[in-house]
Amino acid sequence: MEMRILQEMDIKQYQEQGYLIVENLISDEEIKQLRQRTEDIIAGHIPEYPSSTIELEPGANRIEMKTVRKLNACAENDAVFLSHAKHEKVLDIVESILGPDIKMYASQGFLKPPGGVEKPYHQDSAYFDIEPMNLVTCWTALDDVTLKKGPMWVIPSSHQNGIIDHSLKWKVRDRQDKQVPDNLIDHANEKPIIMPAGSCSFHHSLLLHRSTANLSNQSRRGLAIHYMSANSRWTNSKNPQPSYILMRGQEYPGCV
Ligand SMILES: O=C(O)CCC(=O)C(=O)O
Repeated sequence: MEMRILQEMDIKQYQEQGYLIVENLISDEEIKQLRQRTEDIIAGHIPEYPSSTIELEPGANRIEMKTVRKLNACAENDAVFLSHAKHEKVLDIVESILGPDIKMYASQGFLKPPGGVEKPYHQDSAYFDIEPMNLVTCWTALDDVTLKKGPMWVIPSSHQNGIIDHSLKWKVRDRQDKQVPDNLIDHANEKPIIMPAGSCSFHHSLLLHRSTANLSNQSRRGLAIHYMSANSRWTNSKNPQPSYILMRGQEYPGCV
């Protein structure tokens, strides 16, 4: 099997900038299968897939390709997405960043249909009950990502400043969410992540990022898998620690 390990230069770029784009990492065949699975789930052809984890765009009330905003915990709930999360090429890159002992913290399908709403600036670690705050997300493009389709935008190197204020409220449907106040965002330096289907972007959980609204008439589907070192700690004393899936390497007693 072809192994793809990050070059030293790529690792340096990830460490300095907090993100990295690897074009055409996933084969056309695999992307086709992931798209088909997304469509089958939304069409209700996979009855065991829990519909409670499907989140709709504001104003929508039926599960359709043109209304679904997110598939929450998609890899935890589906073997096809889980197999993508265990993709050897993806794990090789994650290993170059996190080391050999890797667990999956969470997974999300961001389906952003035509007209799909923005997700404002945030750091993933503001949502993750894990320390140290150095998880890495692999975001795989299931469709070509263009400027018009509402790509992710990042503030390079912002992961170096630690966790920042998320006190600004943001509401999506009836869910109260949060975002970073605009005066803390260095808009002059933001960069869009534009890449063809089958490419992956990797980002640090402290990197400031957002995605804009989809102004095109095509979907912009992305599959995000959040990975952490198996040596991480659970930080939420109010809720019991979930059991996380080991993707590679070994478990550590007392850790996640
Ligand atoms: O794909 C999107 O629209 C948002 C992605 C994102 O915020 C993330 O992967 O954390």
